[in-house]
Amino acid sequence: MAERNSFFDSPEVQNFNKDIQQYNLGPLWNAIPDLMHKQPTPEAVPYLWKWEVLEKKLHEATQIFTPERGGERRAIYFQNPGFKSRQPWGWASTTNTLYAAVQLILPGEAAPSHRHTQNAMRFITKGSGAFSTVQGQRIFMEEGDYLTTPGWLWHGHGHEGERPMIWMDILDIPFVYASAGTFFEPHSVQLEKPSLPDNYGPRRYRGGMVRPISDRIPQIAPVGSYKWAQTEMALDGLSDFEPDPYDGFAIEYVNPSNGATANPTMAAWIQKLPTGFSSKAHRHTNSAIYHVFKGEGYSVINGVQYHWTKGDFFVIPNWAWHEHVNTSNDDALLFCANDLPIMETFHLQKEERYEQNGGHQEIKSEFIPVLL
Ligand code: 1HN
Repeated sequence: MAERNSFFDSPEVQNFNKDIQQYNLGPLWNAIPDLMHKQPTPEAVPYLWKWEVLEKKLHEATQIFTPERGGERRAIYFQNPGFKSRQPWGWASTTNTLYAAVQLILPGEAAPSHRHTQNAMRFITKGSGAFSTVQGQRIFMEEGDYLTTPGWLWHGHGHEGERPMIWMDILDIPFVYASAGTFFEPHSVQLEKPSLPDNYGPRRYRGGMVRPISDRIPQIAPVGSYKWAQTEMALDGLSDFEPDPYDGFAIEYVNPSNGATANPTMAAWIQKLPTGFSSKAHRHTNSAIYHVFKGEGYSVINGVQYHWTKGDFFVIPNWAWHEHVNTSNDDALLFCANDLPIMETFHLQKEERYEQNGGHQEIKSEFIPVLL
């Protein structure tokens, strides 16, 4: 693009720009540098939230918010500080397209059934005994399970266990908001009654990448929940080979009926970083939200070091250089939720590898998280 010259600041141009405003018209010659940058400039910034803060705030929230008082869900979301104006754009955005939160349900509680056009994914971080009733199927949740609730399926939650249960929610709320595709409907009963056997999907798909022959025509979310034991087995199988230099040993959750991501807009996977693993740096168009399921280490994002330990959450915005290091004496396990399917569908996905300095960024500073 040609350099802008002082002509654009001349009274003649400025007066014209102002004049057409009254007709709700806009001058492209003025707007084009902001509309067409050379590369992505997401509002979302890299950020990290510590588990101890989240856990304390979720427990405080149990004293204040109960399902009887309304509010649908006891969830606290990751508000990316990069969105300067929160309302309406950027409100509840963790990245430009994704919302993420932690949700807590107490034994005996019920979070009412509803449906919406936004797609949802869950990763279970703590506890057992709670279930999500998705389209008449109670899916019981345990640590490490990954659940998918594609848009417009009825879903509500209950808890038959003994202790508080916590999970991570990821929804494409900012994307659907920007597309003005939001529909929401409460269910006619508080918590939808089961109409299928418990854990129907995960039981029928216990073998992993095999499907019951009655499911040859791909269905929406045939599996519903991907059990941790199976994910762990898949990671173990992969560990006999070389890790991916950027993401370690990584496996993606897919719909076994068609091999596509379990949701149309979002992908999710688990990355195992063995002891001492230090990935190379790269950047890509898609954004990503990480949860540290196990282990200790750090990530370098755009030259800033983000230390993480079990339970933490962090964001890698679009086109940010990043690399991961496991500093502990055991495997580190990272859950990654991202908007790769959006970028791929619209031919926006690009990746660039960091070639300088042996593939590693220079660490310029350290991120200081907000603590209690
Ligand atoms: C929702 O339905 C859940 O089902 C969680 O647990 C978070 C955020 C906005 C709108 C709907 C859930 C949500 C949500």
